[in-house]
Amino acid sequence: MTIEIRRLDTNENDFSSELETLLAWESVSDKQVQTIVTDILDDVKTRGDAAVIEYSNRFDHLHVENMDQLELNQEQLEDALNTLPADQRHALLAAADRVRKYHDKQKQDSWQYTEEDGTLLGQKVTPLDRVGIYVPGGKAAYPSSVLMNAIPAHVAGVQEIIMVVPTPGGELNQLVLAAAAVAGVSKVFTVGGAQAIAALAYGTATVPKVDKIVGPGNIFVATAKRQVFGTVGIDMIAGPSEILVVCDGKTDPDWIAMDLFSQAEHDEDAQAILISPDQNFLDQVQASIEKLLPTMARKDIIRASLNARAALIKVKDMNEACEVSNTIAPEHLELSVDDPQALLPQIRHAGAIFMGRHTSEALGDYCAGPNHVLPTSGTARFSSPLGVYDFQKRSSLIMCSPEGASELGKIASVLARGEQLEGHARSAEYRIKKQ
Ligand code: HSO
Ligand code: ZN
Repeated sequence: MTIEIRRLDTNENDFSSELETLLAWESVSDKQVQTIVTDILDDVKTRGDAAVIEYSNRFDHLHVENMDQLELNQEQLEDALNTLPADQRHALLAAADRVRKYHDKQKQDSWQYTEEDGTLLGQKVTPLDRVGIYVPGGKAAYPSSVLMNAIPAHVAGVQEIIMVVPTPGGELNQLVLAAAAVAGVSKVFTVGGAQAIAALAYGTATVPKVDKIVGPGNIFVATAKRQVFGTVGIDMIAGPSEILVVCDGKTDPDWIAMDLFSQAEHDEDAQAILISPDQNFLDQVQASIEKLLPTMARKDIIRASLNARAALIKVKDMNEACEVSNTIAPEHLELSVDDPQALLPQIRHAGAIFMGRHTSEALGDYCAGPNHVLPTSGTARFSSPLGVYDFQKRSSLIMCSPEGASELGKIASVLARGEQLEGHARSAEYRIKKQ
């Protein structure tokens, strides 16, 4: 079976419209799904644990009677970690250490300064009290994602991290539980879907109500997160994985083909794109793809993803490659060249930038240190990787000296009267010093 990867060329007249078609991605927002989700949310809100138990039994084919059976204790998490094969345990701990070290640098500090008249201004940074982490079951149950979501929360100083993970058929994923132990998760409920989001957002007798919910999930989970936003904070609504490789044509084509596979294998909707000024190289990578694809365990997913959404793009030169990359604003960008620092100033929009021929995106997914929860579908134009700052918030500080209150009072009074808000004006005026 051949693999047909779209070819684009900036030299062609229709390049812009071809690129637009390539990037078009609409997250499905099915009316029917929305209604189902609203009903589940309402039900859990009113009936609490009883509704959570019913939905878990129905959707995950369980036979539980009370919430105890849907909660894991710390001992079970520790056991999962201690009984892992040694290489997996070491890899998990090594990855967690590196992720923690990187995120430590993201901590924001509170600050204050005092003006000449003695008025103090500042910003106080505090962690969220309690957050919920959704971990999908099934094919996208990634222990690495447990680390990437929980560690920044922990570093931020969040006291309680509540994880929810569905266990279809009652099957526990030991690596996911071990990752929860490593990342400092406080409680785990084996609940998934919209019912898990509802339990976290509204709280039940057993599941504590959280302040923010993070983590990826299927269409029901994403829709539920959208609907509870406002009651709680949420992170982003993640689209399919994407990789964009910009290469001068001098990297081993097999390496590039495998880098493209590494994201294409996530799911059929994932997007893998290669940009190069070297036509010959694009042909070589195409040949590598054809040669390597049959050797891949997930060849069907990769083929479907490459056929539907991949592209090999020919550009004039590396400057133009950077321009096209900025238009795409990819989740992951590999700069596969000798001197990536020279290109870096031209790159404005990308979730994570992997610099140099040796930096495969896969290293970032697991253990380099930076977060792998990144803006997708072009949202890198306006948003950033998940980080410690997503689990901290800021309060403004104002402490006026008598002189400061007097001077500010004069300004505030004029503006308040302009807005016809007499209470504001008089409150400020009381504090103006009488001459
Ligand atoms: N590449 C994914 C994260 C991941 N990869 C988890 C492997 N495991 C995020 O875009
Ligand atoms: Zn990945």
